[in-house]
Amino acid sequence: MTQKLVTSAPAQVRAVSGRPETAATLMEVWQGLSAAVVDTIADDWYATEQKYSAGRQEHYFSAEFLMGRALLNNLSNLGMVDEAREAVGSFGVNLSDVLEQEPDAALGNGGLGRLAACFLDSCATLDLPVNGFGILYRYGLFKQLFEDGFQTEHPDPWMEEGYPFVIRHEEAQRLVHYQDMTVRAIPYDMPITGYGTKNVGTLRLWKAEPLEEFDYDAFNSQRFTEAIVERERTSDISRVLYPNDTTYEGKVLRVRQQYFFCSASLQQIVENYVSHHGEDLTGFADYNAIQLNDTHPVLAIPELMRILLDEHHLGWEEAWEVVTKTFAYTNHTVLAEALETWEISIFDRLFPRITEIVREIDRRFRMEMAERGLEQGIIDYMAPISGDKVRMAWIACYASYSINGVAALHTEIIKRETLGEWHAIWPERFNNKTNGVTPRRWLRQCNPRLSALLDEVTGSDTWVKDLSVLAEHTDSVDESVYDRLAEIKHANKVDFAAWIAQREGIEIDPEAIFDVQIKRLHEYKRQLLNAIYILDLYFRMKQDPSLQVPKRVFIFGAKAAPGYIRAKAIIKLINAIADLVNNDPVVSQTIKVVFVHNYNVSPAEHIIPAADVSEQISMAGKEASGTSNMKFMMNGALTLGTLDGANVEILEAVGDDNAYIFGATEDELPALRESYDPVWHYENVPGLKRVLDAFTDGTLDDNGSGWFADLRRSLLEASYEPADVYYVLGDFASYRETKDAMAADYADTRAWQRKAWVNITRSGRFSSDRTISDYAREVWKIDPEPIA
Ligand code: GPU
Repeated sequence: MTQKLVTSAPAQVRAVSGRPETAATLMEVWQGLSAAVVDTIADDWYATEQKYSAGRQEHYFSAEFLMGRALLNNLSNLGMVDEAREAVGSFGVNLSDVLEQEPDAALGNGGLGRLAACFLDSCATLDLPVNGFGILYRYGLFKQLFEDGFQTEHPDPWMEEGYPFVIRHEEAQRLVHYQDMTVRAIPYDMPITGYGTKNVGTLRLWKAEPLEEFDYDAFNSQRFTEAIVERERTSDISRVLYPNDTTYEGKVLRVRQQYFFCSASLQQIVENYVSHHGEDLTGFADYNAIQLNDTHPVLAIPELMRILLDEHHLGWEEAWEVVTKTFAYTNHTVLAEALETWEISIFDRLFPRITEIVREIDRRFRMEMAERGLEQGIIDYMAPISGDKVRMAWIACYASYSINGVAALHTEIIKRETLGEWHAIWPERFNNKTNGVTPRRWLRQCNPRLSALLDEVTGSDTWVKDLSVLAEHTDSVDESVYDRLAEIKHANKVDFAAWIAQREGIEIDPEAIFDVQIKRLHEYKRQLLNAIYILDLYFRMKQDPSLQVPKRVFIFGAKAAPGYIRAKAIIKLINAIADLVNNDPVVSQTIKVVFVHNYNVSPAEHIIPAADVSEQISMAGKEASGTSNMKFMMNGALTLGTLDGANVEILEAVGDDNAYIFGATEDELPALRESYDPVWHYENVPGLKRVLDAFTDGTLDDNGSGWFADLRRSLLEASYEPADVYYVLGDFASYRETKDAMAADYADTRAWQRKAWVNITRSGRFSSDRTISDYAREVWKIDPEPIA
């Protein structure tokens, strides 16, 4: 084994801290060790870039990459964990304390951004010529605190103290032009190591800087503030991540951000093409594919047209031919509020040439569809421009050679509904790519105890690169494995309880069932259904103190978009229920509620290995895929869920006996909704009235905000908007019955662990390696290119 870190880390720590390594702070040790790790991969990283840039490449364009922490991920991929432990141990510190210093790179909101991060990990591990392109946000997703149970948002200046995992490349800067300003785009590259390979991929994140650091004329002529203001206007572009998940805001700055990283990335990709393959751009798509992660990077379509037309002088047809062979589009939601539309006046103001190109795309689209004989009404609906709006999803569908959904059910729904008109014309463009998660971060690193067991049972660590091998061991194991599993889960729960006590100041009992719902707060995800269950259980226990209730801890983690009041009300409600339950001297002996504040990637790494129950309870048809469902499964938690998103495929993989499914299905819902009367459920489903009345009768305190009354009305009053849009009350009885039964089943430890083992060993198809191999083969047409 090489001992590179043992030799280089102390010097790096001294360089960072300016003191002997033994006197450095933990943060400085993190800095120094991280810099030492980047050093060890420098040559391989360069070699990988050189190799990839000469051949066919895939470029993953995404406004979000929710990377989380990098140090342990890299150490683990490179097989350097023990060495790092030794290196820092020699100057008296614990590796785990050092790792806890690292801020999360939270350059994403939720599932979509984390998916992009898992994909990069898989691409590197599979030696695939793929690089990511995005934005170096100075402020990642806001930090969440609770004040009186209300969410408050605070800035997340994640790289202010220095961040060794990005390398600034001044020499590779590009200019991005807007009508009212020109800015410099400076690339910062993050190395993406793979597991057990020398290849190192790249995530290129662009930072916006002013053309001139300072307007000296303005400065010298005493117009100091003017000089500053101009400078700030430029830096605004990459200042902050928009905190909306599955919704969009038609803000000028957001559209600037989108164009900014698309333009800079395309300039680089086109220049690279020219330098390797010459000036004839008609062959561009032979060497380049670009995956659009939702519609956020769709401006890349008209921007590539612009570059081909104006800078390389292709004719329109030639350029369009190139563009339509280059782009592939992934849709991540059926929610109407997420489909981006921009006022065309914004485009006019920011980049008139792009508007011209979009108008020409629109004109040709209308002609082409008229020739196909489509009705005018359908043409108007599908056209890139309708009225004063530009429809980004329609541009994506028109220009992309591949359109995919992210789980089987989701793909069927977009084919039938969301993108139905497009599917009718171009069915061959549509395909499904069920999401996956990386087993490196989400099993190997976050759950070392279970990893060791898997090494032992399978006889090696090949499962880390090929998770499907676990399936060979579903049935063929010694019964003692179930006892081992139970011990491992228990040990993880003990660790987690200590983490929670320290972080949230709440004592929880590792003997209890840990029932977890962690995801962005959204009405369709139905955290409210979970909250109603808990409040109902509380009342059931109060009413009948002799009721036998399995010991449980209900754990939540969720951020609400700052402008999404209803979601913030649900957070406040859960915190109010937690107060009620946790402060009841009797009830709190049996159940507790914990809301983990500031949920993020690294808290997830603590929570998931300790979970028994995975709550995946969205209204059927609304969750495109879900990805935490896969992480839980891999770590031996059982799914309590609706037939939605990838839950459907999880059920298929584990079988009916090994998951708990409830609620209305997507195909039942339309008929159910027709005659749906939530008030009937309120009056007739035992317990519901008591719970909903508690929202407003003084049992729970919303500090005079009126938010709980609004929540209650949203479920019951049709005049308000369609009452209970997400069928919370309709599914409640079925949810309660299934959840009660599931909790009762937990008592049979052996049977429970058998189910957990089936879940773990059948999780192979939910590895992002499987997803990425499918993209590589069917969409990107790329092959592995190992550098050694
Ligand atoms: N998703 Br659109 C996001 O996290 N953010 C978004 O803006 C949009 C979708 C999620 C889906 O809600 C989730 O079901 C899916 O698993 C994930 O994208 C990755 O595809």
